[in-house]
Amino acid sequence: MTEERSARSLEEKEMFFPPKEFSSNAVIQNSEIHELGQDRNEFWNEQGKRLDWFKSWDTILEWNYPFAKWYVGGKLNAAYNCLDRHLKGARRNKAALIFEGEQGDRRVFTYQDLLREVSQFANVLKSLEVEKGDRVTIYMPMIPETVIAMLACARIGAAHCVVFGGFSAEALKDRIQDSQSKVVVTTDGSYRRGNSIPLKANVDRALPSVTCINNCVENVIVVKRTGQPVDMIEGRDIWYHEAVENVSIVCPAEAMEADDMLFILYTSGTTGKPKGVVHTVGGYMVGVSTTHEWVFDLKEEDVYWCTADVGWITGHSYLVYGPLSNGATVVMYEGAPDYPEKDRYWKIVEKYRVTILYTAPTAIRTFMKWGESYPSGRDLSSLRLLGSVGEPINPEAWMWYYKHIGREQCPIVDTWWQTETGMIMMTPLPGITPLKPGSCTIPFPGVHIEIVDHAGDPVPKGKSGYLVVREPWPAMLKTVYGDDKRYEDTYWSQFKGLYFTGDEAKWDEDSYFWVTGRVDDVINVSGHRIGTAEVESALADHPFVAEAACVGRTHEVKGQAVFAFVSLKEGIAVNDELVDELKAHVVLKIGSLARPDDIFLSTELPKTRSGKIMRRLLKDIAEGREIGDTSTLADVGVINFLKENIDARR
Ligand code: 6R9
Repeated sequence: MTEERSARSLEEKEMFFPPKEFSSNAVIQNSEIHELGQDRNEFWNEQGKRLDWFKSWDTILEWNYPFAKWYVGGKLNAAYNCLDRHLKGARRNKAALIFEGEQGDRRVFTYQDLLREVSQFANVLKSLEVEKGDRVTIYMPMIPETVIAMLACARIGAAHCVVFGGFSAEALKDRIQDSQSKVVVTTDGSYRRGNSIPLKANVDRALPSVTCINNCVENVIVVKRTGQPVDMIEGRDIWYHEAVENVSIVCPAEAMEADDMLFILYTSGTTGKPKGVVHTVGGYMVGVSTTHEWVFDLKEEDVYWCTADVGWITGHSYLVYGPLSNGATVVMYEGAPDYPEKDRYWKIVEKYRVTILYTAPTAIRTFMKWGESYPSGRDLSSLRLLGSVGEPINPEAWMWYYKHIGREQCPIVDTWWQTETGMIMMTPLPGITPLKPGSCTIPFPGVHIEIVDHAGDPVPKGKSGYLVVREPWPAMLKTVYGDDKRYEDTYWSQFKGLYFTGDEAKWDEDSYFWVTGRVDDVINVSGHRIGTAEVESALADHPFVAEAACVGRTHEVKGQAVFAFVSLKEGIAVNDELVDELKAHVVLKIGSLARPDDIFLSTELPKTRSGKIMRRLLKDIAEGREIGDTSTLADVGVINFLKENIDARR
């Protein structure tokens, strides 16, 4: 690579090959592996054997469109596969989890340690009468107890519903309500850039408004993390450290049907409230275990660090279930990348000799902005593979990552997947797939992805269209919690017989995929999915707001940012304080991740004659580009007014 080769000049044809040494030692060296995956059932049947089953499956797949059952008749336990089976061999005393706290504290758990802690906490849950099939909400920061609580649920067959610690009390309430969780596990607070954020107080605020249908939230278990004062409600709230004291360290793992629920994870979609995406034990575990080993080229001695929060699917699949089922050593970091200094990540890589790093484009763009002096001041020579996930990675960021973090020695795996897919679906296999910056390359073996037009017909190479999955895959969601119809309508109704991802993508001459982004009403802010409908309803909840419409606009670091157009009720004057108040209102209703970067207040929003808000035109305005076709508008004056005023502010 020469200095002058600017990232912008990269063309689709330009390929990057792994160093020879990398490919000749890679886990996957057989370039025919993708062909082997063509026989989907045979392929996944073979991969199923990588797990320990209490009872083997009878049928690999029952496909009752659009409901799939994988590994039918098989029985297993996810926590057993992540812990117990490693104790039989040399991994017994291997580090499973290396935890680094934001304040610099460190805790290391061997596989044996982790099994002990998980079994103990599983017994605590049992003593609170949490049973197989019950739900447990986990509202926690990035600390070991979060992983322990997840695996403890898995061990006894309860489904965990992890709610990202950045969500507000109100968002938490919705999720507890929908899942009807029996227990909530939380902490007193969480550290962020040296401050502490009150999580328990949010739980206290959320719970009184939860409507229980039956036995919901009987107990709240509180981990002491920051030591900040909390109110403990007698008979309901229990300290974690007191609860585990003197509890047996033996707890048998429940034999689960392959199709039993492992967890629910809420995610944003086009309409209404977030959906509870349901994942099952068997297919999910086979999917994440296989992809984790092959995509990250996992070797016994690797030190693997995934920076995603456990509150998102990446944390579930590639911080917990994938790596632990493979017996990996996982680094978990609690805090912010710039605390106390902007080189914290690189210090962690140096300190633990991290070999595999999996992070997000938004983080990479932030590091780019901070400048290369931060990574160059640290020894990153242990790194041998880099990963990216969450949103399209622009070639500039790819090149920077490749050069300044990977020293031009590390392949980058750009992995495309979703909460719903459970596992990585498109990715390079680093030993065999030549890379193109900005492309997630090709589907994983045994996964059948296509790009189709409006009619659902495949588009030719060189063209863009809708990204769909043609055939079921093992880690696919089972349903939307409690709402099979919504599952069907959301994912299977646009194109007959195909799963619709909500993404748009292009296919190039080499059959490489280039995902460009969402085509539905989901905004991807820093790799987090935010539904425009959710932000709109948060805004409309404010007493001064008549109507709100949100769109995503391009943002150089976050990828996209929320731009909200708000019309006020009669008699309410437009003023700057109100803009701040509305932003704060969104934070209160959803959490700071959904805070709009821009809010424009006006008396009216552009509508069609039939009264529909024309978001397409609002998007043009937010992006600062020419306005598209306005012929169906009821009043062109409104859009012209918005454009003039917003352009004048730039
Ligand atoms: C894993 C995760 C899913 C959406 C997805 C797409 C975007 C994720 C991507 C990517 C381009 C990649 N996305 N990875 N776009 N290239 N490598 O992020 O799940 O939070 O459900 O988001 O993220 O738009 O549809 P989730």
